[in-house]
Amino acid sequence: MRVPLPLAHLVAFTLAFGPAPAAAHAKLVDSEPPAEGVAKGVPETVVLRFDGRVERRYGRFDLVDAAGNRTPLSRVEREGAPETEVAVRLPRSLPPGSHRLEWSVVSRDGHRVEGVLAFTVPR
Ligand SMILES: [Cu+2]
Repeated sequence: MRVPLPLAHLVAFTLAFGPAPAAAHAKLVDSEPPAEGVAKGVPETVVLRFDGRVERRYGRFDLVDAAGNRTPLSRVEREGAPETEVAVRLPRSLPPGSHRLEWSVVSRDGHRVEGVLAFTVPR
């Protein structure tokens, strides 16, 4: 089943109910490396932390370089990780510089949420 784009969802929801209540769907609240931040060394994974549970199986993750080349990434199962977290494995020996992770997950209310996480790998 196709889930609506988050923007369409938000617009429809806002029209129907006024400003969306906080409980609607999962929102990215934290990450490692942090958004717009500098990684500690060369990171092997990115961890995304949400304010609600997410269906990790339906996540899609792409690393996009400055030239727009896209590398699909897979999820990493981490034992004991809360259901509000998703971890993805980065390519080995990620070069220094800025990187963009385009992510998309399905929150437990069935809505797909997506975003971009930009971070820098230090020299
Ligand atoms: Cu929702």
